[in-house]
Amino acid sequence: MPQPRNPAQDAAGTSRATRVVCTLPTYNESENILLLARELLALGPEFEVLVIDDNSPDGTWRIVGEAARAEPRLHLLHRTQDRGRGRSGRDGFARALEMGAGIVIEMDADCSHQPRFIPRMIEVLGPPESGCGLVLGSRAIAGGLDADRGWTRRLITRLANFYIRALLGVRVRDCNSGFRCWRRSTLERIRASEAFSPGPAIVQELLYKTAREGIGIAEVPIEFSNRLHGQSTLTLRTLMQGYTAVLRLRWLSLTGRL
Ligand SMILES: Nc1nc2c(ncn2[C@@H]2O[C@H](COP(=O)(O)OP(=O)(O)OP(=O)(O)O)[C@@H](O)[C@H]2O)c(=O)[nH]1
Ligand SMILES: [Mg+2]
Repeated sequence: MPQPRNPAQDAAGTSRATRVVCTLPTYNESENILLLARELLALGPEFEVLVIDDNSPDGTWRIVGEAARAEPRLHLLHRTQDRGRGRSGRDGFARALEMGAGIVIEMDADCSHQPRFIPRMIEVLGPPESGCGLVLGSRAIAGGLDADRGWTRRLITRLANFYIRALLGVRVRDCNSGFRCWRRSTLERIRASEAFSPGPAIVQELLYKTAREGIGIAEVPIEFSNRLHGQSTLTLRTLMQGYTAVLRLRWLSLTGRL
């Protein structure tokens, strides 16, 4: 009788389950990180968790480092210079590829993104010949939810989506989702480990680079929840920097420098 296949196996196109590395950038997530890491590791033996911490004052790195001694599938990348969501994301992709990941899951570490959606994301990614190289966890398609947030925050997200779609011409509904399932070959092709955005705009940078390469992008509905514990790092300043970063991406592309 043929063995039942699992989606990670199909996505790699091999008989062995592919290694799935979940990259979690953290800054002061000491109360959330182990809860999330445990749920991710419980998804299956092929799952590994890589926490990229920017020397958080609350000691997130210490907690993860200690837990990693007893859990070989939990890994820590402790950064001590050049703090930034984008820089951490970039280094996380580089490390995940070094670790031999066939699939990389990128997600926030504040429990806004729930592990239960990951198997579906991997299934939609499908085998290498599927033509799909990136799956977004989406709040903006049928079945997706962003119910926890106030209307101002949801309106900001909507406007940002409209702006990004108009400016960059990407045809997806949730351009700002930081919950993504990447095929290894996509990360290699867009050179994710050389991403230049220091902050959260790495999310738009990599989405744009993927779309420009003509790589298939799919969306899977997710329910987004507010962070479980701790404080948001999002400020008006980072929001405005995000808008100018998108303009810059368009400019770099128009001038042939992207
Ligand atoms: N390594 C690292 N991670 C960061 C940095 N800034 C934010 N993060 C992480 O990036 C993820 C997203 O940041 P959040 O503060 O949740 O930002 P947000 O999701 O836009 O805002 P909220 O919806 O209010 O939570 C979280 O896992 C943070 O811990 C940073 O400078 N370095
Ligand atoms: Mg968050």
